Amino acid sequence: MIERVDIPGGPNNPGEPTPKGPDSAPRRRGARPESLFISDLHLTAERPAANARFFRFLDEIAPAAEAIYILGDFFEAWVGDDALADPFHAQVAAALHQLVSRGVRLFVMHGNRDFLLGEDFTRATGASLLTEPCVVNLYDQPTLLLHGDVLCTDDLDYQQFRRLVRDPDWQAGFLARPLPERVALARELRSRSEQVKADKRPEIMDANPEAVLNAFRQHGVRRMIHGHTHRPAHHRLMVDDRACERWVLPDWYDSGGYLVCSEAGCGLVYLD
Ligand code: LP5
Ligand code: MN
Repeated sequence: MIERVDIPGGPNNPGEPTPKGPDSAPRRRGARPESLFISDLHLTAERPAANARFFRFLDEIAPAAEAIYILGDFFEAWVGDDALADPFHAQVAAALHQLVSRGVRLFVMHGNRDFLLGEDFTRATGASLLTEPCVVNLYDQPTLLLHGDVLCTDDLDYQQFRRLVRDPDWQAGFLARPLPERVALARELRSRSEQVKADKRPEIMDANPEAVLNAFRQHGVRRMIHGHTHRPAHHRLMVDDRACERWVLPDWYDSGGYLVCSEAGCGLVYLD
C-alpha cells in the first residue's frame, strides 16, 4: 500500500517551533532550518574509523539540524532489538537518544541490513520509524524517501530474497531463534552477499530507470531521496512534463557524507 506520511510536528509543519530540551544546542545564528539525510553507515564495532566519523557527525553537525533522517542500513546487520544488549549497539542508541533530547527530531527507515529494527530500538533512541516508501512535505516540497533497494528491479535474486525476509511469518520464525544463532546466520548471509555481488554486473545493482520513473509517477512528487546503491549523485530528469530530481546518498565505508535540505533546496556534503 502506498501512503503519504505527514509527520506530526515534523518538518512538514514548518510553522511549528522545534521543541528544545534544556541542554539543547543553539542553532547557528541566522542559520535557516535544515534537515539532514544519511544512510548506509553500516555501523559495526568492527569498523572503528567509520564509527568515530559518525560520532563526530553527531557531536559537531547534527545538533544544528532540526531533523535527521536515517534512510536505512544504519547498522551493518540488525538481527532483532535484543541486539541492543550489545555494548556497541547500546552506545549508538544512547548517542542518538542524547541528540533527540537536545531537540533534534530523528526518523529512521529500514534498509536491507536492518529491516528488523523495531519498537525497542525506537524507544531506546527516541526515533520515529518511517514506513517505506514515504512522502514527507519537506519545506513545502513533497519528497519521496526510500532506502533504494526496491528500485533495483534488475537484481532478480535480491528481489526474491527481499520478498522472503520481509514476510512477517518468516521474520517471526527468525526472531524466535536464539540471539547467537541469529548473529551467526546474519554473518553467513553477509559473506554470501559479498560473494554473489562479486559476480553480479554493476548495472543490475543500480536503480532501474523505469522503476525510478514509476516511483515519481506513482507518488506524484518532484523530488526523491534514497541510498543503498552507494553511488552518490544528483540526478535531474524529466518525468512526463515535470522536472524532477533524485538525490542518492553516499555510504560511510571510507568517508561518508549527508544530504542537507532547507527551503533553498538540497545539497550533498562529503566528510573527510
Ligand atoms: O547488503 P549488501 O550491500 O552486501 O548487498 C545487498 C543485497 N544483500 C543483502 C543481504 C545483506 O547484506 C545481509 C543482511 C544481514 C542482516 C539481516 C539480518 C536479519 C536476517 C538474517 C537472515 C539470515 O541484502 C544483495 C544485493 C545488493 O544489496 C545490491 O542491491 O545484490 O543481494 C543479495 O546478496 C541477495 C542474493 O542475491 C540472494 C540471496 C541468496 C541467499 C539465500 C539464503 C536465504 C536463506 C537465509 C537463511 C539463512
Ligand atoms: Mn542497502
